[in-house]
Amino acid sequence: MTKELYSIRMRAARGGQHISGAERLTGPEGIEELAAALVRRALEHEKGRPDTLHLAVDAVAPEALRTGRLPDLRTLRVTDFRQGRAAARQLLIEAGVSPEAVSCAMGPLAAGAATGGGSMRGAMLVDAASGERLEADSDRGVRASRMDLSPEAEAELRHRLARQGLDNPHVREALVLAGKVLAAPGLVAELCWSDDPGYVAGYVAAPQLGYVRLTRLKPAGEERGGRAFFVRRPECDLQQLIAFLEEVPMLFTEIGQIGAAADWRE
Ligand code: WAQ
Ligand code: MG
Repeated sequence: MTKELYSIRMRAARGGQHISGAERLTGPEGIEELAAALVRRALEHEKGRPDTLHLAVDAVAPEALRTGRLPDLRTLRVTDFRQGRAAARQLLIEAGVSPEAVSCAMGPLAAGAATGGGSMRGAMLVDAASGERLEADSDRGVRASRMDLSPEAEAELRHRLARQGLDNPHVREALVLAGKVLAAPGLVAELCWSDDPGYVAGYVAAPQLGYVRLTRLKPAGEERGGRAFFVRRPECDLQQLIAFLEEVPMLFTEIGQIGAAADWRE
């Protein structure tokens, strides 16, 4: 699969509101099946049927391909989303994000970070010290793209996640996305919870922490979700960072540890 590689990206919207998106890498033999699976996913999404569906297939330059290892994963059980957000705050501060910057990200994520109060298509970029929002377009945000697992790593990951009852597409895709985000230059941490109303878990990821799942980061039924990428300025060149996240193809050939769940303690 590493010889000739294609990036497949999907995004679906209705009435200008983001419904779903996905980004994968595959060999030429896998394009048709993967494209069909992503179209099906867009059409069957719990947020409803889209009126616009974009599918992009692009050849990836083999010399640009990077390989990497996924972050370690662990789960912290929290009793409700308030405790989950308090835990996320503490983890982000541990990772080097200022308390102000945590608030500057969590407030908009909870209220709907896009201009109309809906979910963004991509992530907010947030200055880890000042909390300033740095993305050029607050509806689109920054999308991490062109990343996936090698077939061998995917099989091993699914096997290990299954032992913890976690082998679902949300976890797999978020772990791969966080893996690429953590490999980006100048990236301090990521905060995420889903915009799918039925999926209440979320995570904080950082180089020193790995991928830390929190079982509840929002109330059930809530459609507002999103991501914030916290960056260290002024060392970090924003253009370089965004180019890495959006353009550089990255294949995870090694997986990290998959830890057992534990209760959150302050
Ligand atoms: N790049 C940047 N931001 C993105 C991307 C991307 N490729 N894809 C989605 N987002 C943003 C966007 O604002 C979405 O509204 C938001 O994230 C949520 O996306 O361990 O399912 O695909 O149990 O709904 C996390 C917990 C699941 C997984 C996250 O996100 C676990 C999830 P969703
Ligand atoms: Mg979603």
